[in-house]
Amino acid sequence: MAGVLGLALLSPLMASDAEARELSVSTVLSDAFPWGQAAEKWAELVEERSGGDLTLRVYPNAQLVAGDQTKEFSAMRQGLIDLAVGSTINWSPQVPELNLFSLPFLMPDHAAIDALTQGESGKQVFAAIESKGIKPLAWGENGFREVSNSSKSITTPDDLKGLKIRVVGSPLFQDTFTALGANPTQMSWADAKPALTTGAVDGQENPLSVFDVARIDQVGQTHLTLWHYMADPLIFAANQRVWKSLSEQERTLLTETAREAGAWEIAMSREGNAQRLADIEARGVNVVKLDDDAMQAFRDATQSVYASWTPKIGEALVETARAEVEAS
Ligand code: X2X
Repeated sequence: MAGVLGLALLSPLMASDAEARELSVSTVLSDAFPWGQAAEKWAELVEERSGGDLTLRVYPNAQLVAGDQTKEFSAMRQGLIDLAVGSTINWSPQVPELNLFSLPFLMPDHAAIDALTQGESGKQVFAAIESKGIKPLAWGENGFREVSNSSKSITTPDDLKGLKIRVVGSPLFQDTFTALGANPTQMSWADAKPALTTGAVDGQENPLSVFDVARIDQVGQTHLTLWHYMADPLIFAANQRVWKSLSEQERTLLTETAREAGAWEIAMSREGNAQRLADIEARGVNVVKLDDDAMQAFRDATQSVYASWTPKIGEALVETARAEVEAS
């Protein structure tokens, strides 16, 4: 007991020393996925360049929030998590501006995603995160989210009617899938695969990398529609108190390595998509690619999401983003 107390009293001193220090990094997906690999790459670069003085320890599967991924941002703000590589979707309940990336069919391609994250929209989104007591450092990418289900080819909004679709615990997704006539059910990633396995839900939406690595085809998801309806960027970020406790040199190191790890992961994840799609098709999944006309029906059907969410995200930010996509 005395020993434990002694350590607790000593630790604030150690933090300001040049002593070795370990920081926790939360992620939802493990290093079997590009997302977890982004965090591991960050840890590797930090370890290398700090000569071991600073260590990042990655905790995947949202384990620091008992699997409840929509609590990750709050837990980081409270100091239960030091650092995170998190999805814009999972942090959007606490930072409304992050819903920007979830607006259906806002970003048609990778150039559009980059135009937002690297442009004025990205700056405004980072400012919003910072105003909530979290220091954002760099961007990564989960990817364009494609919809799958166990019963039929989805080629028109009508095909979604009545389908029970697992969505992430973010209210905008509820609205998008309701607008499309589907029956959305919010649940964590931890609960998603069991729900697909038992048939409690008919479908889900996730990037190709997640569909591929998690072997979603093995839980009866035999129909996959490529509709690129939205993509979730990842954000590397730090708790403000932890951030302020670091030396200038450590902050530079963390920022530079986060940027490098993010750029590396974005490129790697995009490059891998063609092979992933080939593998998914080879496993017998029926893949539907929508052409522009077919996509227009989905765009039209989801206009109500813009009407209800633009005021929450901010009119100016949505306008800025539209202009940046247009110019991309
Ligand atoms: O829960 C999901 O679908 C996942 C893994 O993609 C996210 O955390 C947003």
